[in-house]
Amino acid sequence: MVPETPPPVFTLSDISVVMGTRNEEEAVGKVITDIKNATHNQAEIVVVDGSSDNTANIAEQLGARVIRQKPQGYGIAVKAALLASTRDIVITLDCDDTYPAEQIPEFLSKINEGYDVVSGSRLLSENENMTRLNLFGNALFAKITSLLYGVKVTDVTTGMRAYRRQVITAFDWTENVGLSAELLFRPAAHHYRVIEIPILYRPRLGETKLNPISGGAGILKSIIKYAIFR
Ligand SMILES: Nc1nc2c(ncn2[C@@H]2O[C@H](COP(=O)(O)OP(=O)(O)O)[C@@H](O)[C@H]2O)c(=O)[nH]1
Ligand SMILES: [Mg+2]
Repeated sequence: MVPETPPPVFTLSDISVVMGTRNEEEAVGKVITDIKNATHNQAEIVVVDGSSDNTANIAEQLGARVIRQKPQGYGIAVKAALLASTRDIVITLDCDDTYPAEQIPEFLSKINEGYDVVSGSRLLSENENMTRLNLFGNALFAKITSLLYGVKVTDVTTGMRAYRRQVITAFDWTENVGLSAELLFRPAAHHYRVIEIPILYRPRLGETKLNPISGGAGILKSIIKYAIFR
């Protein structure tokens, strides 16, 4: 009998952490330092920057690979960062200190258990740092996604996830404000193994770059579009 090949066990040096950054001068230093600490300085850090402040220079000084482009929205930046990254496991974060870089090893453990997408849910943990509007909207988007795509999820707009590279290269990503949702519902619809884990969500350093109303409408449009045309 041919023995089954064991699945590869990934380590911290197999991780790329990717972020879009727009005027995150206040947060970028702490966020990159937290990533470096959590990954024992082993991860590749890729930043796609559309800032008019000093964010890109700070990121570069701290060892991140920085790609500069004009600001075109969250999804355009994050897609470029995903495609520029080179390691087997890709982790997304916002560069605003809201997401817990210190939980990166937990994401890696779940990948090593065999999951393809590990999604950090802000609604599975005690969460006092989201506005009531965002909490309501996010709970609603998760319900709609669960109904339309036949998956059980609690947070589809989270910015913190880990993906096996095959998931990233399997699709041509199209959404901008809705990219975070698209990165969850398309793999789920194609039966990739998706799991949520609870994450902490801290107050933001600096100002939000997304408008909750127009952003929310864009996310809803993405969720419904792919449910019809997938
Ligand atoms: N490069 C780039 N990054 C962006 C753009 N818009 C938002 N971002 C970044 O995307 C991440 C998410 O945006 P954020 O303001 O935190 O959205 P929120 O979490 O919904 O409040 C942050 O790191 C932003 O700096 C953009 O147009 N270009
Ligand atoms: Mg944010």
